[in-house]
Amino acid sequence: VDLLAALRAAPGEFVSGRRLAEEAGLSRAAIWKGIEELRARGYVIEALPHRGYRLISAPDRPYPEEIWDGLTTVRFGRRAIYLPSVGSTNDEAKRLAAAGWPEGTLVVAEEQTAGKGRLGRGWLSPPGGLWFSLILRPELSLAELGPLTILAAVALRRAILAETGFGPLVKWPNDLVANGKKLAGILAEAGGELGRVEAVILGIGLNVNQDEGDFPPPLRPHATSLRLLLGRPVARVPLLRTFLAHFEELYLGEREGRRDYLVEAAAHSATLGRRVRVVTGGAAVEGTALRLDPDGALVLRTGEGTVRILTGEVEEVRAEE
Ligand code: BT5
Repeated sequence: VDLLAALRAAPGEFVSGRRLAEEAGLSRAAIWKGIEELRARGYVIEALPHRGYRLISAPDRPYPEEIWDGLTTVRFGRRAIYLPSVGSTNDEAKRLAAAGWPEGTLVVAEEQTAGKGRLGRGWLSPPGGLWFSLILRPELSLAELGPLTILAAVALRRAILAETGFGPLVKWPNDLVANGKKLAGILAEAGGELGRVEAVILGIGLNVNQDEGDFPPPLRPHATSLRLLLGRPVARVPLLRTFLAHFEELYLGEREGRRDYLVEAAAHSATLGRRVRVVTGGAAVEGTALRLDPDGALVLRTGEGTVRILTGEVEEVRAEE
């Protein structure tokens, strides 16, 4: 029985318990229990004798029912799982991918207890952020596929801009930053066995409503949230829904060879035009960031000519006095 859908179908109005019970073929007691369950999940529902139930408000939690309400995608987020707490949504999505869940499956958690960054680093994920993963089953080979983390960063930037009016910068190869601080991080991992890529797991962490105190002191100079940037809390559900729409558009466009998101990434880049040091595979290369190649590589001008770098850690180099 979709009690929530029945309440939503009558916005601002009371729906009688008798009608709900009849439509669902359930007892009045079962309806009452269902209402209590919805309340426990954060829905505010008014109950009046002789009149019934009225939905007052829905929680800003990325429950599937909330994401689906107004979702415009055909594939992404159409299968979705919400977990109050999980080690890592990427690991959970990997398990689901191995069990055959389709492309577009979304795993989202309120908090992660073992969130992962790249190269074995951690990702701090307290309640109030958006921590989620998508299962991708690309038709293209990994070599043909464009740079997924940049595609995702552009889709996320678009969603933030649409929902808040604020546009963060894209920091090559997998971050969104604002005021020089990290706002979001992206982690793409191959899922599948014995070297055969059956799925790509795309994990995204966006700091939304954390306060300064939610970041441990060593991270404070380097991390920020939308709330800290804008001085007000930001609703997470519309952000996630809008992200899914932009991501789907860019990802499906990729199959037709469209890579215009690279132009967008370059136009709003925190990296291009700057003098940077890139640490990649233990070696460091210093130079001026010139452009992004179609495969997502960063091109640097160094003392010895131009160098293409596929992935690494970028650090800005300040001009010497
Ligand atoms: C990343 O790694 O930026 C990728 C982060 C991906 C997180 C998502 S959340 C959903 C999904 N499930 C997962 O388990 N992971 C993905 P990297 O570039 O290696 O950056 C990691 C570094 O960022 C850490 O070493 C910290 O210095 C810093 N950091 C950790 N938590 C942060 C946070 N919440 N905000 C900003 N910086 C953070």
